[in-house]
Parts: sequence; C-alpha cells; structure tokens
Amino acid sequence: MAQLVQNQWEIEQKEWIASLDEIIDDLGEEHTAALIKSLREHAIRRGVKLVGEALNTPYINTINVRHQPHYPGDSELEKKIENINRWNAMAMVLQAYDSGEGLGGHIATYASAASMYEVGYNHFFQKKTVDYGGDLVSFQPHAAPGIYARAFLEGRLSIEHLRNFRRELSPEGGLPSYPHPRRMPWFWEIPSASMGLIGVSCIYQARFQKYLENRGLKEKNGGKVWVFVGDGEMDEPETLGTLNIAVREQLDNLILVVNCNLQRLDGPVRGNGKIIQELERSFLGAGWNVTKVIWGSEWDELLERDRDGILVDRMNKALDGDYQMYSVLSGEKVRSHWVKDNPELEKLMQSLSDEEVRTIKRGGHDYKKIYAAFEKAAKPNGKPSVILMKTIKGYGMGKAGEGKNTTHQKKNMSAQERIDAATRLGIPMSEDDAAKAKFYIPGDQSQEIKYLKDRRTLLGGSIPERKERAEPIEALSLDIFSDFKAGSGEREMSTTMVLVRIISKLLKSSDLGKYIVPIIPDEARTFGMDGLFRHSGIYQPKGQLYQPVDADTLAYYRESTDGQILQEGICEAGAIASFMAAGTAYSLHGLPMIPFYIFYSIFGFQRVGDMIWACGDMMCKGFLFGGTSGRTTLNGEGVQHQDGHSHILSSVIPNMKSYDPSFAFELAIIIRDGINRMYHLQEKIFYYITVTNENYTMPAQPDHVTDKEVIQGLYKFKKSKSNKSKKKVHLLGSGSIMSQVFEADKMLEEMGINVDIWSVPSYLELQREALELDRQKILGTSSQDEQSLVEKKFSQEDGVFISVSDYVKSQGMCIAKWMPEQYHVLGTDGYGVSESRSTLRDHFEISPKYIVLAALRLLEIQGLVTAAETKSFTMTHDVNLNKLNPAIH
Ligand SMILES: Cc1ncc(C[n+]2csc(CCOP(=O)(O)OP(=O)(O)O)c2C)c(N)n1
Ligand SMILES: [Mg+2]
Repeated sequence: MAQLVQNQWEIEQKEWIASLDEIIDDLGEEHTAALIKSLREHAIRRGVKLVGEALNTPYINTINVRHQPHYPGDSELEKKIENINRWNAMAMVLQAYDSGEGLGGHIATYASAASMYEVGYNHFFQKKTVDYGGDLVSFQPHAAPGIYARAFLEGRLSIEHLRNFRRELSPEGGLPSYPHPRRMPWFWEIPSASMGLIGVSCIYQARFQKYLENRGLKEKNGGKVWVFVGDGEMDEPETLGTLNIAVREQLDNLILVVNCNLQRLDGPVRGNGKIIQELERSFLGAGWNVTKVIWGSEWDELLERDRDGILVDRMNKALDGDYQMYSVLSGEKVRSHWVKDNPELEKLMQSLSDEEVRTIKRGGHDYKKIYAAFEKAAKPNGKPSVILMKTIKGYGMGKAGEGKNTTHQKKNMSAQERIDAATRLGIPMSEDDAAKAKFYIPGDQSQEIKYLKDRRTLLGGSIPERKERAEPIEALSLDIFSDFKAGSGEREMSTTMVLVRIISKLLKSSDLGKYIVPIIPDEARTFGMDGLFRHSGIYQPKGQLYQPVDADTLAYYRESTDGQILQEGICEAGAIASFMAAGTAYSLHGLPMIPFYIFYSIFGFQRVGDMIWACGDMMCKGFLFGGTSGRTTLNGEGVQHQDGHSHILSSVIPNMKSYDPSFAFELAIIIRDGINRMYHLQEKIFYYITVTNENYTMPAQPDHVTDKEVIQGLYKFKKSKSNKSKKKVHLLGSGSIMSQVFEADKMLEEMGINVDIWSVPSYLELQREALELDRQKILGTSSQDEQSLVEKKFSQEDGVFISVSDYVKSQGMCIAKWMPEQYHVLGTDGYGVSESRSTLRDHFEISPKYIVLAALRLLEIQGLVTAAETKSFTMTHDVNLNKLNPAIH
C-alpha cells in the first residue's frame, strides 16, 4: 500500500514538473516566478508549513548559463597575466622566507582569489574621473602580495619593493604586510587587516557616499564600494550584524564578495555544513541581492542534462568537509565517493573522465562565471549585492598546499615544488631561477603588459591609489567661540551642554556648517542634542513618510533626505564606521567633512577600540567624545556604564589627542585648535574629548591663561590668595572633578594652608612632550638641562602636589617622573557602583575630604603638619581609614 502511495506521489511530482516546464517555456521565467509565489502564498494560507523554506536556493550558480553574458576579455591573455601575478606573489613570500628572518607572508589566500581580482581589474574596478565617482576597492588583507604583484606589473612598484615585502624600513623602500594606508599613503585606501571590520566599514562607506549625494555635497555620479572578504572572516559579528542597514539605506553602490574557499586559518569554516548556504540564508533574509558562483563552466552541460535533479541533489547533500577533501583527492577517488550508492548519478557522470572530474573548476576560478556575477551586481537595482564565490584555498599551489588544512600559513615550498609551480603557471624561467623564486618580469612591450595597462587606462587608472583631495579650509578666527570664553556667569551648565552649543554654532556657520557631521547613537536626548533635530534634520534617504508623533513640538523628530545628523540607533559599530567614513572623506571624496561622534560613556573605546585603531591607520580625522563620561560623574548607572578608563585606552593611539576639559573655554579652545590643525594645517590627527553631565558655573578664561597652555595640557588656574603659610598645596584637577578640587581648596584655605589650583586638560599631551624630550636627551640631541613643560611649570613651586581626576590613577601617574617628589595621585580605579555622585566620590576617595587627607599626609612628610592634626581632621570629617580598597572590591 505504502509503495502504491509512493508511486502515485512520484507520478504526481513528474506531472507537476512537466507542467511547470511548459509554463517556463510558454510564459517565461517572470510569470513562472509569479505563479510559484502565488502557489506558495496559497499553500501557507491553507496551513502548509513553508515559512523559511525560500531562504535557500539549490547549491548551484544563481546565474543560469543561458543568462550568462558573453565574456568581453581576452581570457587567454588575462590568464597569463594572472599566472604571472600568482608567481610573483608567491615569490615575494618565498624570498621573504628564504631570507631566514622569519618574516612570514601568505600565499594561499591570493591563490584562491586571483581570478576574481583579475576579472575586477580588467573589467570592473573604475577609477574616479570627472564623470564618475570612482570605486573604492577593499582587498582581503592576506591577498596583499597579489595586489603588490599586479602593481609591480603596472610599473607602480619596483623590484626592490617586492624584494622588501615585510621590510618596510629597508632603505630602498619596502612593503607592509597588509593594506595599511598609514604605511603606504599613496597606495592603500582602506585598512582590512583586522578581520571582520572591513565589512561594516564598507557598508558605512557606501552609505556615507549616499549621504553626501543626498545632501548635495557630492554629485550623484556613481562610485561603487567593492569589498572582498574571507568566508572565515564572516564569523566576526560586525558584518552580519549590520547587513540590515545596507538594505534599509538602499545601498546599491555596495558589492560584497565573499571568497568561499571553505577554509580559514586552522581548518574548514563549516566542515559539517555549508558556509555558502548559511550565508545565503542570512543575506537573503536581510534582503540583499545574492549571487552564488559555485560551479565552473565544465559543469554546465552536465547540469543541463540533469533533468531529474539527481546531480543537484548530490551537490546539495555534500558537506563542505567533503568538498574540501575532493580538492585534494584523485579523480577516481572523487568519483567513487561522489556517486556512491547512486547508480543514476554514476551514469550521468560517465561522460567525464577521472581527470576531468578532478580538474573541474569551482566557479570562483572561472572568468565567465565571475564576470557574470560582477556584471549583475554592478547594475544598480536599489539593493546591496553579495556574491558568494566558491574557490579552493591555495588554488594552483598543487600538492604544496591546495586545499590542505595547513595551507593558510604555508610560506615555504621545496625547490621541486617551486619548479613544478613555475611550470604549471607557464612562467618561462630556468629551473634554477624557479628554485630561487626569482620574480618574473615580462618586457614592457610584451602583450601581457600592454593589455594590462590598456585595460587600466580604459578604466581610468590604477587601483588602489590613495589621494588627499580636499583643499585646506580657512583657519578659524580666534573669536569664533568668544562667547564660551566669557564664562556662563551665574548659570550652571555641563561640558556636554557646552559641546552641544559649540556644535550648533558650527552647524550654523556659513563656511563650515555643511561639513559638520554630528553622529549620535540612540542617546541624543541624554546629551541634550534633540534640539538639533529640527534645525539640522536626521539623515534618512527616504525622507519622512509618516507624521511624527511630536510634530507639534519645537524639537520634533525631523527625518529628511538631506538631513545632516547621523542618528545611528543602538549600534556603536555602525556609528564608529560612520565616523571613519566621514573622517576620511577628505581623501576619498575631497570633502573636509568634520565628524563629531558623541558616544555614551563607556561604550566607545571599550566597545569599538579596534575600529578606532583602524581609523588611525586610515588617517581619519574628527572628534570623538566620551559623553556623560567619568566614573563618578555619571551617577547611578553602575558597573557597565561608569567610564573611568577611556583615557588610558585612547592614550595608546599615537596620533590621537586626548583631553579631559573642565571648563567651557577649554573645550572651545581645544575644538577650535583641533579643526585648524586637522582641516587647515592638514595634520593627520584626531581627537578624544571627555564631556560630562555635571552642572556648574563655567568661569571665564582667566586673563593670565593662554590658549597655548590649554592646548599643551596644563596651566595655573588659581593662585593662592596669600603666600604667608609655609604649608603649600598644589591641586591638579581635570574634568568635572574640578568641582571637588574647589571644595578641597576651600577646606584647606580654612585650615591656613595655601593652595594653588592647576587645570590639566591633558595629562597625555604633557607626558608625550616630556617623553620626547627624554628621548632626545638620551640621543644627545637635547641638552640635559632642558626642561619638559611639566618641569618648567612645577620645578620652581614649593609644596606638595595632588592630582585628582575621575579616571584611573595611571592617568595622573603618567607625568610622575617629571613632577616634584611630593606628588600623589587620586583616581577612580575599580568598577563603577550605582550610587549618588557624592557617595561615589567618597567611595573612590576623590571627594574633597580625601583630597585634603592626601594633602595633609604629604605635608606631614614635610614636617609641616603633625600626625595629630591629620587625625583630628579625619575624625571631624568622618573619614573611614579602614575602608576597603575600591580598586579591588
Ligand atoms: C580579528 C582577527 N582575528 C584573527 C586574525 C588572524 N587571521 C588572519 S587570516 C585568518 C584566517 C582567514 O580566513 P578567511 O577569512 O576564510 O580568509 P581566507 O584566507 O581563507 O581567504 C586569521 C584567523 C586577524 N587577522 N584578525
Ligand atoms: Mg576562507
């Protein structure tokens, strides 16, 4: 009975497929697709469980051979060029290995990607021209040798460069391991060596292009972002986590190519599964155009004959681990594993010899298939495109590495393996030269070089090529922020409020306004920035299609196509990627865009520190702000909010200037100077500035304080009224902790102790200046008598010195070497606590009474205060001397 049902079902299925074939032939593909869609919807309405089924297509090429365009290039010549690149890329790594210095390098990544890059270079990657926006191409970092090899053939790199791969400091010039604009500012445009960051970076680069176009700052003249990433790399969460934004923002200028060689560094990406199918589901689910390039042309005919889907069924069932194994087995073994227990498939495969079975290509090594996918993706249709390109890792390395688990780190090959590779690649070179991995240089008049150069000329020129296109802006006038220098009178305000006013002022500036890019995660209201919504608008490519709920209010949520504010939602990875895109527009788009990204407290450096490092690599400019910062100033919020260490994290970024300003005038001076240095003087620096939410009156800039001192990081804010007492204390404060310093000052003065107050907007700038001087003293280029800024300011001062901030003690300690002996640092080491500001400040021992206690103890050491006096102070002020250390508990 069961057999009967089975037979009936098979008959039914065959009849349906035959009818469908008729419909495809008679009505065409579009109608067929519509019919299936309506059948599907009908079945779901009737209760058939089909949800999710549509998120995978069979394990075959998305583009049917019938739709494949004609290949426009001379593929034979292109293959020769590719093979020369393959050889030279390999030779770079092998020569680096032969030097015996353990410099490393990678062969297998480029070997898997060479064909797709070649198709891109010969037919797609277009340079910026008068009429065209220009493509930004990001390469897989470990494929860098191949990109260098091609630049060498184009005559852009010398043989010395290649010889000095991974020897950047060699006198003749060398090459960095991976794409680092900082190290090769005329070549690499975008850094990709930290895996997983490039996907999100490029999604936001594509979006920023649209932002500039929609705001009328860039012509709507195209320009694509091509991003090549590894399949292993796709496990990093940033890329998949931001897929939806590419669809929401209709980024049809974005083409992501995933090199699915099924392997990462240690082994298979998904041995037990199928990475291509898994990624297909994610991308289709998010709404991308997905193109799978799986099989080479050799399979086309077989697939055409596979009317019953036996072959496709087998392709669907084989796991990535199996496919990887096929790449190393003999044809005979592949066949027997492939057709096992499947006589029909065995029959279908009989037309191919074992050798044909073994050498059948994967789609990612077949120019025609690659071209078809690139062509489809390059046609704008309102959506971003992803191409899942199946390749073999180490393709062309033969037994030395093809498809092996160890191939990623293979950097040496035996003499015989080198000779075999040269032969396989058709490199006309003696065995001796091949064994030495000599570079192959076809003459300038060779067909290969002529073709390669012609193609690039047609496509506008060489890629990658980094240029700095923006003209310097006019220097900002000294009085641009004069209102902030005058202080706030009786009015209390926070540095965050001051910042928002500075940004508003800049936005309204007729010269500069259009270049300001406010970037905010979902915290604009926390920072009091919602007032900007109405004036500047929130960027939204579709405009505002709905009536905002608060339309009748002054600061309503105004979204607009030409909105200026980038409201990033709760997505720090996206927000910092926007910062990177805006801060590098001076180079990529010739526009001096000035990003102001204000993140919420701890969720900046701690979360996206690696992206900030990449910003440094890319020579990104702009301002990062730690909003509502400070371990005790952001009260109530506790362990995962209260930031007391971002300045330490920012301090390791060499070209970043870090500031913790206390007053409105300091902030205004720092921002003005920053804009001038970055956009007028064109310095490759960027800024991190903490701003807090504690309100206090903002003093005017004292007459004796110069802008230069503020920028250098240290000045005397207040001189003690009297100098009568021998007991002298210098209090160094920064950020909102200045309020604690003022209180301590009062207490000490009441005790007859004279106090000078110093503001330290930047410990780090002071440390850097002093370290450089120390270095020069060691080198002998500076006299031993020369004093650092810190020494100049303090060496003539008597007394004891206490530094206090809302950050960890190592911040204040960073200048200790140059401070007078009696220097003590108070700070907020330890985890945050949900508490009120004053309790927190007692807890972390930075409140006025702890500042006074520290001062008394140091004066005790000087013999100017007795232990009894200190004890009396601690008793009257209820200081718990047996308190647990907040740094630990
Ligand atoms: C964040 C990060 N983690 C680890 C590495 C080290 N690493 C470099 S390449 C690589 C494997 C890459 O595999 P895949 O993305 O599949 O690229 P393929 O070389 O296979 O094309 C790893 C782990 C890195 N560069 N960045
Ligand atoms: Mg891989």
